[in-house]
Order: sequence, then structure tokens, then C-alpha cells
Amino acid sequence: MADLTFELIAEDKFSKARAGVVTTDHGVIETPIFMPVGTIGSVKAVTQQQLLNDVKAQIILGNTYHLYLRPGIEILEAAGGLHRFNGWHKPILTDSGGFQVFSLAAQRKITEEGALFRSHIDGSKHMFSPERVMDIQRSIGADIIMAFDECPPYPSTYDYAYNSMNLTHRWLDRCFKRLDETAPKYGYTQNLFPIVQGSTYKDLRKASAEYIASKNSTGVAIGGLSVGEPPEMMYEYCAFTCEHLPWNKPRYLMGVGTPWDLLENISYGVDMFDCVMPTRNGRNAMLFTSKGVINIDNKKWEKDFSPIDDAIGCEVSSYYSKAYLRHLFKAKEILGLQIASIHNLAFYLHLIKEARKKIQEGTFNSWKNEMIPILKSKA
Ligand code: PRF
Repeated sequence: MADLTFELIAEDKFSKARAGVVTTDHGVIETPIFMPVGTIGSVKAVTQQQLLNDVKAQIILGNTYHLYLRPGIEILEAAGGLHRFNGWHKPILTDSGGFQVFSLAAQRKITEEGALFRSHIDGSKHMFSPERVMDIQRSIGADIIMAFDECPPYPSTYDYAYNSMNLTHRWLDRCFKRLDETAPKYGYTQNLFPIVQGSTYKDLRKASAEYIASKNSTGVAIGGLSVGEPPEMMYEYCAFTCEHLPWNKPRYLMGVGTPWDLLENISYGVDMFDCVMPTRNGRNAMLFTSKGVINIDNKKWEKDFSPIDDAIGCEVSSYYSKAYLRHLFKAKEILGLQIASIHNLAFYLHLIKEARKKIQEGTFNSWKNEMIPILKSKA
């Protein structure tokens, strides 16, 4: 049992990009890293074996909101925690449920105490408070657990953002207190990452980053971005927030983004990312490849028997052809969803590994500038 550690191993001279190693009780994570989203404890359409062998995932994400509603903490505790329940024995991070309550639940009400909401599954009534969310995350047993926060919508008025940020900070104190009063249930350390909020107001972002930094946690997160603002604005506020965060702690930008968003935000000093985009867009026929974006439904691929992408070292991506994958999508065959999800995730993990290598070699910034137009192009 040991606290999470972060070792910086390389820093880019021409940007703020860094390469590091995060160590948890379930093993190491080489940063920068992308974390596949496994909302209910499963990365949709991808097995744990495929995550290890094809995608080469190092850490996956789960959601407190979903896991609490189903299967529920009683079953998770009986299993001995999420790692044992789903058979993923590398690091896991759980989001706190705050964001999901605000985006998914019906009839939610926020008070000082917490959030009152109805389940999107059966309409049943529930209350999430900072204490409750810490207890649930103890029962799930992730290596990295997130603070209970409020993510204000974009745009928000200054007053709303100010009050919301202060509420998030008061909730954060309650999260740390509850964690101190309780012990991990499964014999390994759980690390609480606080979340910077403050919407699109720089004085609030700075105050929030400084407050979060003062907590001296093992890692920090940037929330409240990529909620509908233009990408340039997300970049600007992420870069600004990073400048006010400790240099020696891993920084997690929540819910971002496209492949080019990853490269851009790595250049500002972000170390960790998660997003449903590779899996969700994959299931909707959108593939990210080393030659650009593909809509596999397009007739253009009907007789294209070349590999989906043979430049990323993924057996699935180099084995199956575009024509075959298009056929699977046209026929609504379940295997199509699997191949697209595995490919997109493998692509993200390959891209971020390349970024790490370029940081170590000292060529990250020029490589990033060359890559972004290629990644964004339509193949
Ligand atoms: N807070 C939490 N989870 C999140 C976000 C946030 O602000 C975001 C915003 N992009 C995604 N997921 N707790």
C-alpha cells in the first residue's frame, strides 16, 4: 500500500509537454496517457483481453454514478471491488458521479448538502453528497478517485460560476475529511484527485487551481472544459489553468477529446485524458487513422481491401480491410462495432505513445504541428 507517485522523466523545450511515470498499487502508467472509458465497468464492445493485447491500455475509467445504480455497491463489495468484479487488474480511475448526475439524471437538485436526483434507469430517488460519493468510491475500489464537483454549463454567468466554484471547493474539503475518516476496503491505496472548476473566467480558474494545489494531493484534474465552448477557448483555458497547477503532479483533463485535442493539450502540460469519443464515434462508423478521419459507411470504401490502418502496430487494425469493416457496418453486424472500437482505442493509445517518445527525443512540438492537419483531414 503506497500513495500514488509521479516521476517526470522528460520535458519538452519548445512547449510545456512532459513525459512521466505514475505508479499505483496496481502498476505503472506511462504519461501522457489516454484512459479508455468503461462507464459501467466495461469498455463498450471490448474485452479486457483486447484492452491489454490489442489496445495496450494501461488504465481504464469507471463511473461512480452508473456503478452505484447498477450493479450497486453491495455486489461490488461482495466481489471484492471493481478490479476483481471485471477482471481488470491494472489501474482504474472512477469519476465521482457529479458530472453524470448533471448530464444524465432526471430532476436533479443541487444544495449545499449535495445533489438530489432520479435515476435515468428506473426513476428512483437518490442523494449524492461528498461523503456518500467517497464511501461509494471506497466500495468500488479504484486506484484514483475523483472529488465530487459541480461542472457548470457553458456559458455560465460570472455569479453562477463563482458560487459553483466555491461550492465545489467546500465539497472538496468534505471529500478529503471523509477519506481521512475511512480506510480502503481492499488493501491498496486510493488517491483523491481534486478538480479545478471556474468555467471560462480566468480569475476563477486561477483561484480554483491555487486552492486545488494547496491540498497537496497526489494528482490534480481540470474540469469544466469541453462542455460546449469552441475548441480554441478550451485550449486557452486549459493552458491557463495548467500554468497555475503544481509542476510535479500528474494533471488530468477530464472528458477530452479528439486526437488533435490530445496533442494540443499535451503541449500545455496535460498528462492524462479520457473520452468516450473513440468508442462512441467508432460505433457510429467514424474511424480515426494515421491518414485522417474515415467514415466507414461511405461507398468509397466498398472495394478498398487495404488494412484499416497498418501504421499503428495493432493486429486488429492491420488484419481487417476497410471494405470488410464497411460490409459489417452495412449489415449491422456486431463484430463491426467491436473492430471499430478496438481500432479507435488502439489508435489513441498509439498516438499518445508516439507523443511520449517525441517528448523524450525532444521533437514533440514540431511533430505535433505536422501531425494535427493530417489527423484532422478526411481520408
Ligand atoms: N467534472 C467531473 N467529471 C467530468 C467533468 C467535470 O468537470 C468533465 C468536463 N469535461 C468531464 N467529466 N467530475
